[in-house]
Amino acid sequence: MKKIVTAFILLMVASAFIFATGQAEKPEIPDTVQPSPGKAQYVLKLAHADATNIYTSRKHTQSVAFANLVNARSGGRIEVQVYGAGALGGEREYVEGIKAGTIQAGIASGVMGGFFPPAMVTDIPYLFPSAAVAWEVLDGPVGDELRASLLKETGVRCLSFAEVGFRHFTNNVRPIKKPDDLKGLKIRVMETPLFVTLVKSLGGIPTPIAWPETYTALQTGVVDGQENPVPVILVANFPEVQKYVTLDGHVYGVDWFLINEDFFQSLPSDLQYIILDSARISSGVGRGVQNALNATGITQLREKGMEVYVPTEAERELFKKATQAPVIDWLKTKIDAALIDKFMNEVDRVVREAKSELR
Ligand code: EAX
Repeated sequence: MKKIVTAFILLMVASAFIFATGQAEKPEIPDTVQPSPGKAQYVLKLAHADATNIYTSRKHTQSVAFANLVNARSGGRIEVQVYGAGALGGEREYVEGIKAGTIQAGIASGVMGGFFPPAMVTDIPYLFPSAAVAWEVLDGPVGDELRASLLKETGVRCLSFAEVGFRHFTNNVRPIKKPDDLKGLKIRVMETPLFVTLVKSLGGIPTPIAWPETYTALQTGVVDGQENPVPVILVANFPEVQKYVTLDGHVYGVDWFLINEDFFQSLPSDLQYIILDSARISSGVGRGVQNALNATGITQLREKGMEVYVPTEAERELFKKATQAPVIDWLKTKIDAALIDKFMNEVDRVVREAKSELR
């Protein structure tokens, strides 16, 4: 008995370690459980374009959790099939597919601002002071309103919000401790104007480059730096070509769990409820994985030779002061100013409420 307990504990420790180091290969067990294969009344294809590794990809872990929950709870009436690694196309393609109804569901982030401009409201620099505040805002009435307006404007339903994580600057020239340190640095940004405005407001030179070309652009010195969350910096092997990282957390990236509305409406209400409830659970799983990878990742960045700088509260305020107003001014030319106010006010309210527990 004692041996079994010891073996079990070792197994737990080993799996925790594998999780923490993120080195694991795909396990030999099937990713998803199908209670009665081929017997389903409804097939739900769920798309994402990240790696299909539950230990390093938050989107995949979230997808697999959702599939297992729905397949089990529906008694096999729905069969969720996960198509990761871009098997159903890149983000832009599968979001269009979900809108058209050729794909039932997917998890999308970067392309959402192009598909539905109000989604950019969550990209306001230094809007969310922490992930916990972001969760409460996004899962509350203001987030519900944003999901409702997506449905009204595009015909696509958002089941729940998960997390890309806070984005940070890396570069090869000098440690960035205050906005001035970014002056004159060429920073690769995503091909979205909000990030161009953000980097410009810090005195950097924004250079939009497609994601697959980013590593080479950093390696060959076409750009000095880039910005992404810690787990992405690691998965992309940027420590090989970048020396400095500043954990400034300028933008909190949001993952949108999307579903085709006609498909959703074709389901009986008990199955609709299982889908909604399981989506919320699985978004929590995605958020958990992203935060676990983030926490363990900072040590890994150091081990891989990067110099990590954590700005003080006062320095973070300087970044916020430099970026927020210019980005909001630009954003007001694209989306309703009232939506921006609503998010800013709700963040303030949530922070105030959390602090009311303090003495
Ligand atoms: O996985 O292009 C980017 O910087 C995005 O963050 C990308 O999705 C990284």
